[in-house]
Amino acid sequence: MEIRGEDWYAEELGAVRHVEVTFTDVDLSEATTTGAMFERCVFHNCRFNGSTHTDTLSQSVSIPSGCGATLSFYLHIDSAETTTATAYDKLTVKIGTTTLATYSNLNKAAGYTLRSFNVSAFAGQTVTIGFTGTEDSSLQTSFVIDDTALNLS
Ligand SMILES: [Ca+2]
Repeated sequence: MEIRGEDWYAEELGAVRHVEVTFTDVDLSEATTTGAMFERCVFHNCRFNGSTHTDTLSQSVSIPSGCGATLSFYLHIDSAETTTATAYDKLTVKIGTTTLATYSNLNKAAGYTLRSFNVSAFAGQTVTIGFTGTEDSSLQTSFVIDDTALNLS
């Protein structure tokens, strides 16, 4: 199933379960995703986040033991923040309880950057990969995530 080009701005998604859905060009900013579940979903060029709240997207994955595993995604950050000193808006990437990376308005840049992480240490486990965006009340920052993949070797 594919959801393409929709604007879910400020929608209350509720406890909806999305399984194997490809989201393309969907604006999820300001959407309330508490209770919503996304299983084996793919996000292409979607927008998360808005003002003064937290968005989390997460997915549980099982990494077979003995495998090497790499989590990768493309990230674009644009921001109306002008500070070069203070991280007002943040995106945290976690696997299980381990924080892999934190990005903020200070990382804003043109275009997409490939980010990848060796998560082989989690082989043999079922863990949740999560993206959490938090934003303060003024000046938006968009964290745009594309082509998220977990590759085993
Ligand atoms: Ca802000």
